[in-house]
Amino acid sequence: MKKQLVTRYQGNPILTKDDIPYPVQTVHNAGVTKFNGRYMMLFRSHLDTGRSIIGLAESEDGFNFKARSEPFMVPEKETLFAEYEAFGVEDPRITYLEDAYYITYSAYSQHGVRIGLAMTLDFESVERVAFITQADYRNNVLFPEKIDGRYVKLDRPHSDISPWSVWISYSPDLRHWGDSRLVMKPVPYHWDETKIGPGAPPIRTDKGWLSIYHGVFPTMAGHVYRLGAALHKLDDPAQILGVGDRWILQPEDPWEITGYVPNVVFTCGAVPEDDGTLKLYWGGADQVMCAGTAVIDELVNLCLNDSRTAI
Ligand code: BMA
Repeated sequence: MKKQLVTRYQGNPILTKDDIPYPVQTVHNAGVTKFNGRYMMLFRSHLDTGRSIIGLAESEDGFNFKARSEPFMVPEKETLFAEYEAFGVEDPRITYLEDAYYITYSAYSQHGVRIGLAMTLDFESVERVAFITQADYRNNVLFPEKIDGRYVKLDRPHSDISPWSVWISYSPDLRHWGDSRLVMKPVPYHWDETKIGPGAPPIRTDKGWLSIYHGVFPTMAGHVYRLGAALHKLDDPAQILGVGDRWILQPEDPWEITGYVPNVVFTCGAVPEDDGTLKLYWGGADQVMCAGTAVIDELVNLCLNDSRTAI
């Protein structure tokens, strides 16, 4: 049997709606980062309107989280942002970049879904920066440093013609983005054949940027969401050095197989540790938050030694 690349935390699920001090229906698809030695988790929750908000939970060890008493981000009511967030804010990713924590999130409205960029210095207050895509885009991750003088992001536009794929774009100032190109596509009759999207913000390794993404496969009983790994070249992340041929995580635990949306593992965050491991966080069945660990080198080796085509 092949080695499991992600080891599930024994105490999963690590956060559920019962742990949240205000009424929510789900706790899932959370971005996670370290701030002053503590783990900060921004999680998505469905309300009983069917629309989503973002909450904050904190932890000393990365596994035992305590939620704050109030939500962290709810749709804007007044500013320019209000029109594009009216249907909810979803799936936050956090990138520590130049002494600030940047949050990319999906903003839903009658005009479609687009990516909002927000920023916090202290996880007390949060400031909207800009919308950094038009509709329809989701799954935006920022690289944690400038590359060749520019900021870099991956995201996933929607398309009727091509399967939904991962694109890269560049910016001089985090607000204006361009030089976009497609870097990775689903592969037919493969576990990620229907659509793919960036998951956790890329992690720097000696051999390249490690990107953990989700891939979707259609079955007679609905779609299955799994996680895989890809490696981007350090000084030119538009070049993919390898995409792991096999998934690294699939729905297996009862709370991943059954829930709000069955058969889903979906990540928005992973935290690299000094010992060469990472903590990976994923939503189970769009209902609860789960965690696990992986050895970074093993994920990198999967991308390099057991690779499928990128495009
Ligand atoms: C995607 C998004 C995610 C969700 C996933 C599985 O299209 O809506 O937020 O986790 O589907 O339902």
